[in-house]
Amino acid sequence: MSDVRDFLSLYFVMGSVDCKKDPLDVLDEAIQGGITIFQFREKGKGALTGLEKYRLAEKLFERCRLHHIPFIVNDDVDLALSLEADGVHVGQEDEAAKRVRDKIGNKILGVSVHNLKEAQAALADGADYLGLGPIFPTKSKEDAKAACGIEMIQYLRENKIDAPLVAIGGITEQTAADVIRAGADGIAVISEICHADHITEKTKRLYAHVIHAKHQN
Ligand code: TZP
Ligand code: MG
Repeated sequence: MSDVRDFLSLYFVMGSVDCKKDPLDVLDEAIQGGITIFQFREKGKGALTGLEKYRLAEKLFERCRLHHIPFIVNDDVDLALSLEADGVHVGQEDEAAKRVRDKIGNKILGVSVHNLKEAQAALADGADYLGLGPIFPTKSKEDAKAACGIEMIQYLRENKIDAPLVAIGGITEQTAADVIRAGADGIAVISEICHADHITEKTKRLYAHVIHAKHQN
């Protein structure tokens, strides 16, 4: 597989709880708009579990595979392994990154971090990319920490964190370019895409902002 960094430009994160309509339609429209990687994050109140979760993941994965979009599973190594997904993403409170790395071999491993210390530890544990956030306040994560601002992206870059890094949390069309200019390789979004009236058009605009800002870097 090519460098993970190449896939991070527009990282769409979603689970059934985030969707106002069929998650398959949401994903299809986002794919048409140009997302570059997808994370299945089935979390929060009303989230599917067990076989229902598996069945949804299977369908979403199939869509991604058809369009060559890497499919990452949030915090569920067993699900990722049984689907033969492309990777796993874990947070600080989830299964330890080092253990996940041992279990998934050379699949993609993403780790959520909030500061320099966590970023250094995640990379030492074998993370392929970092998810930094929340950058701005978010309504999509119940236990979200305080927003760190785009300054934290710059701070990590100034402190030798050169690894692939995607920023997450409250990122919108209006702020996407600022996040990239601060040093992120991409933006990860839930609500900006899931709650858009016209998902494909919204996704296209987000992608354009990211690519334009990258060319300025
Ligand atoms: N991790 C940090 S913020 C966040 C996650 C999963 C939620 C991002 O959702 P939104 O709607 O793009 O703010
Ligand atoms: Mg978590």
